Amino acid sequence: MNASLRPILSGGLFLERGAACCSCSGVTDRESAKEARSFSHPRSTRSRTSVGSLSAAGRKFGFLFLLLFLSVIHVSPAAASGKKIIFDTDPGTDDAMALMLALHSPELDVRAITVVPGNTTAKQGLENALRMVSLANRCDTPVAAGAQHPLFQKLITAEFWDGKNGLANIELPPSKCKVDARFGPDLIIELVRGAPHEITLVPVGPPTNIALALQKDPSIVPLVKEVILMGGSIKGGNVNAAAEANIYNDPEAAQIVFQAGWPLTMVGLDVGDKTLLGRKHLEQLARTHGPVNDFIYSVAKFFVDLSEKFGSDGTPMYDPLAVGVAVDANLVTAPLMHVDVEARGEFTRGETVANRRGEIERNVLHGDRYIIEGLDKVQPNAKVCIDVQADRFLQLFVSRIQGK
Ligand SMILES: [Ca+2]
Repeated sequence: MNASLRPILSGGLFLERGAACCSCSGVTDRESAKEARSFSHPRSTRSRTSVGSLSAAGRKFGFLFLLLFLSVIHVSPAAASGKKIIFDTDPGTDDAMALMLALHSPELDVRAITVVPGNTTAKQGLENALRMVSLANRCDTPVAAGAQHPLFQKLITAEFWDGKNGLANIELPPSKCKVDARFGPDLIIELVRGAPHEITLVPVGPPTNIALALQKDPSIVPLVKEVILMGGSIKGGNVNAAAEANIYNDPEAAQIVFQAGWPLTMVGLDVGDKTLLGRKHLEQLARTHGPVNDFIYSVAKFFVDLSEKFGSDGTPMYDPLAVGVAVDANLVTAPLMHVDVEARGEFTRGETVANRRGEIERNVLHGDRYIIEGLDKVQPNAKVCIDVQADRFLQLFVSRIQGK
């Protein structure tokens, strides 16, 4: 074992906490409106029952009706709020598109956004996340800083692809939302423990924060509903021949996350490459307007222009597809496989190595050689996306950004 793994495996957190400052502003327009809706009905119901001379039976019926009504509105926010997700992100242009898809999908309830360095520094990523949440008028969503760098290596940022600020050089207005003071991995633990079996983790950056949460509290594993991770590839990389960027940025964290023993879906580079957002989608987005619509149009145009310079018909929707899978798992074909993350290879560090056969040869040493004596099963640890209904996903994305 690599000696440098010791601080992590012994539970020691050697990453710095993000610069915590103000507390979350807490109440949002949406929450306020929800509360207002919830409380206005009982009051009006009560006033209706108090006016007029109801018989005893009528009052009893009214009281039972009120109890029933209160019980319905008590459960309705959770029932109506959709699948609870924690969006772990390194924003990031395709992170921006993924976040806005998540915030505009009624199937999802974004319980928190935790920021990790990757496409940008941790500081820039946090600022970007806050500005985007503010643009979407969703200050009710906690935004927390997390790790400041990968577990064991220097950070690699992607201004070359994402622009100087990570958001295609688009300057969003200053955020009116405040950062949540909690450390991202701690917030993940807190929310998972507070809603056992209900939280889906959607990491779309290097999975450093998820690994830190796991190391600090391994007991969250059976409490997490599932993990839908953007990262990896079983058909070559984009950083180099072998590795995809999120995993390449923190292979040790990725190996911890893949081996945790929870339901995990890998939305990799190779399947993301099949979801190209192109000119026709830009034209659709140009027909509607609004702060989020126009921002995403500009981000997408930046990327479509860039893709065309590299000879592609569109930009791959890597991070948004992970959110798409959270919305509708039927968008992808994802057979079970066992996936390991290569952390030591000279040419393959950061590669996700997937066993498609579900077995390995059992080689036994006899004297000066090994003899194959049979096959041993390997347990799958991930659903690996290998195909996607790309047109259906892209239309879902465009329509949700348009507010449809
Ligand atoms: Ca990302």
